[in-house]
Amino acid sequence: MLIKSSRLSDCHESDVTPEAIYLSRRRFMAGSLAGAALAGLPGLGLADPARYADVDAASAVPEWFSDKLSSVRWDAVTVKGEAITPFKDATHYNNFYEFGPDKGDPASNAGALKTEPWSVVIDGEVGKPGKYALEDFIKPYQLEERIYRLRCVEAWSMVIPWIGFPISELIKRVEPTGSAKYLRFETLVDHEHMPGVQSNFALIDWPYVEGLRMDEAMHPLAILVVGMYGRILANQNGAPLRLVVPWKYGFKGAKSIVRISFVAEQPKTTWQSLAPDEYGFYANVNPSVDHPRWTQAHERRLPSGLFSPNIRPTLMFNGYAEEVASLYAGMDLRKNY
Ligand SMILES: Nc1nc2c(c(=O)[nH]1)N[C@H]1C(S)=C(S)[C@@H](COP(=O)(O)O)O[C@H]1N2
Ligand SMILES: [Mo]
Repeated sequence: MLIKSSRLSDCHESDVTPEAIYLSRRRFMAGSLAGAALAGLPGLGLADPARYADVDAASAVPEWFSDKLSSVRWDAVTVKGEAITPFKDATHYNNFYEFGPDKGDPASNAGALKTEPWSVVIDGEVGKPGKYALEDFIKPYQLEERIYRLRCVEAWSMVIPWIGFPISELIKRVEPTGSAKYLRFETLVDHEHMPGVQSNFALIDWPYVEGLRMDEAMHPLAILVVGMYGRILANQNGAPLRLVVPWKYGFKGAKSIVRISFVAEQPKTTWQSLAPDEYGFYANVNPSVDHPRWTQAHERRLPSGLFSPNIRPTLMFNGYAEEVASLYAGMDLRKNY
């Protein structure tokens, strides 16, 4: 089944979601997040209640997050006709090399990461640089649920309901100068709690660094994320703050962000530095530009198994072409991979 992407303006799913699904979501919200969340539910449903059935409640929810939950705009952007990936898969099949190179390592090891207190540095070419406590950093923003496809460069994919806000909102607030041409994102380095950073897996020059061109970061689909599946972000998915850029390969989405720098030059990013022939700065999902070692024409939608491999064609810009193609008008996407 090939699903056309929905436009930003055309992506509310409430009109096609049976009430039972909405009610079941309500039960989940009531059960795991307490009454506060119910107040904010505008009656929009979710794609598949079964996808929320296996969500583990977070063991500790900081006040800044529970305060925000009551005003989340649910289902602000969604993916029509594609099932949401089970929570278990989204939280047990991860890439987060700081916690080890295997898909199960982040789930096993990231629990030890201390996400509170947390602060984020904003620096570089901005009028309002600063170091913010996370709760102050988040305070100004209206949180939204964004259900996005996530396409890893390794050719597997998921559909994940994130909770976050457009990074454009932050950019406007900190007043970039005329020389700010790119954003550079940096992940925490914690030698004590990140086995992948201490170990001999020294291929990567920590911290993990990612970047976006200013106009890409200003695009309304690019978000900073603090939650998933109606709850706070799991550590293995990049708590307490990560980037999600749905039209790009997953590696652009830096996790556990501690610094966002506004810079004049294109930042040297982690995977690009490691293997420049295989991973570029742009990393736009593109079925017609193969990775040197495998095709990108298809992907494995998780969960996938031997008897139901769940292979589907990869969509240009991961299905978001209508929204983002104009950012790359006139660019050779084969050269700028
Ligand atoms: N700091 C950091 N961020 C990271 C990674 C990483 O190893 N370290 N892996 C990236 C890759 S390759 C992918 S596909 C996504 C996976 O996000 P998920 O585990 O939440 O699905 O995170 C990205 N962000
Ligand atoms: Mo990835």
